[in-house]
Amino acid sequence: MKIGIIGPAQSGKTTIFKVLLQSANITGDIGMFKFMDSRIEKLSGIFSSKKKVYPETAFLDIGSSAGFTGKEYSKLNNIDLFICVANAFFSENPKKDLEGYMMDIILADLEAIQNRITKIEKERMKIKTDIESVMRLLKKCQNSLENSKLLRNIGLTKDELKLFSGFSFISLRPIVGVINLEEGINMDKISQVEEYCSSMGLSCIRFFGKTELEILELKPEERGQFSKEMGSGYNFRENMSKLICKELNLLTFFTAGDKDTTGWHLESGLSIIEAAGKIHSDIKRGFIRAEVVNYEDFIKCAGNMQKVREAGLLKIEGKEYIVKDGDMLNIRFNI
Ligand SMILES: Nc1nc2c(ncn2[C@@H]2O[C@H](COP(=O)(O)OP(=O)(O)O)[C@@H](O)[C@H]2O)c(=O)[nH]1
Ligand SMILES: [Mg+2]
Repeated sequence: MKIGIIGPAQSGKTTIFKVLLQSANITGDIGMFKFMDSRIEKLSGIFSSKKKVYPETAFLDIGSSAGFTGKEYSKLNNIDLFICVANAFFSENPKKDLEGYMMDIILADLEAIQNRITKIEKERMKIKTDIESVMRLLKKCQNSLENSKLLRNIGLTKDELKLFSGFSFISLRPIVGVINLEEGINMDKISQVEEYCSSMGLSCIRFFGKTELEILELKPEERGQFSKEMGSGYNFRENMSKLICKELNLLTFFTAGDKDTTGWHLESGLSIIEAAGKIHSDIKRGFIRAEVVNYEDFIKCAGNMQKVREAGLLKIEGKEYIVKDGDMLNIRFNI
């Protein structure tokens, strides 16, 4: 999985990159982002785990030079989710900036669709697949883009998306808006960006770029006070982690013990056998059954497994069990 940061020049892309990767002097434009999840802290405390392991994903700081034409467009093929930054600390009209940027994306997708239509029309005789359905779908998407709609939000069905496998339009993938701001700026600017994002069906989140970067340069023990100033509930890395999971339809399950507490990502709706496979192919192969308790229930029982058992909250599950967010798994296997 890959996440790419995009947005106009000087909007704060590299700042976000540094903050998410927790490195003020990072060089290069690719790194691993650890998804923050306070549940991992909590569990590792209860289990006295020697190690905490967070789910990770690759992050790319895609420079503002990234245009959306030709080669540049196809370079973005392997990005699963885009984070698009709007600069509200310096720009007079961040909403207009973001709108312009989204328009570039829409035009790029429109061009890709038009090229595809032209190609199909030219090679009509050679193509054996269900060409009429593909063509109808391309025209529908073309029409939506012409009405400034992102392809992700036009309600394409699973079957339609299947017809599109092999194509990779930018606006078919999730885009998360980030408003880069600082204390004292005009709140109207922020609400305008938020309203625009909502009208486009985009999630968006606030980011105190300058302050975050200053905090990053402090020693960990000096950071607490500053964090408070950005308001309660503001925790950029954790909020971003949650938002990415929501957009990519991922849940987090846990394995916890004295050696380590580990958070794992899994696509929602999958069975425990797939979760087992994430941990190790041997565990998947030799799966017998699993003991499952959800994090919420575990905490309600004060993190005491005996109490969890007595309350009947420790479930024994087989291969078909569908994993839920927060499930703590103890898998029995035999190889
Ligand atoms: N005042 C202020 N400056 C910021 C903020 N975020 C980023 N900057 C500065 O703006 C400049 C551009 O930021 P950068 O992250 O490099 O933007 P990029 O071009 O999108 O990668 C840098 O000098 C940052 O230090 C902010 O919230 N407030
Ligand atoms: Mg940059």
